[in-house]
Amino acid sequence: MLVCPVVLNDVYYSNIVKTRAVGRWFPLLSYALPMAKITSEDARQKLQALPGWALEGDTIKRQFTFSGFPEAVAFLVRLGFAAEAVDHHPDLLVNYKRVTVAYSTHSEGGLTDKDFAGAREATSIAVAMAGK
Ligand code: H2B
Repeated sequence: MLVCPVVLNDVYYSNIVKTRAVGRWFPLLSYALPMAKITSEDARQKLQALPGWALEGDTIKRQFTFSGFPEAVAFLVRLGFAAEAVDHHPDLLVNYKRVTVAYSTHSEGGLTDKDFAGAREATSIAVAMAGK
């Protein structure tokens, strides 16, 4: 069976239940699939679908603003659990009601599709929590 790593990662982020099922059937698959590093040219292209996110060196970054400090921390916790579930972790910085999220794939020393999937997930959690 041929499984596209990009699709697999998107499935992973968009539906944890589905992903857990994939993990049950193919437990070693996520470790066997290499993550291709993305060039800055491709990164710029991909960022067009992620308004508010910017390329900074080897990272993609966005700041979200919430109605207050508790809401900002709640976002950080929700994103933290989502990140843990897929074993891909963003850098997170809280300044009062603002949270800065930065993604990079440390093991590859650059950007991979995991970072863009993470950025989509962070955006969708922020939108659900009225973040701007
Ligand atoms: N998160 C990020 N952003 N990059 C990584 O390379 C990475 C990670 N590696 N989370 C994971 C954890 C790795 O250390 C574990 C062992 O799977």
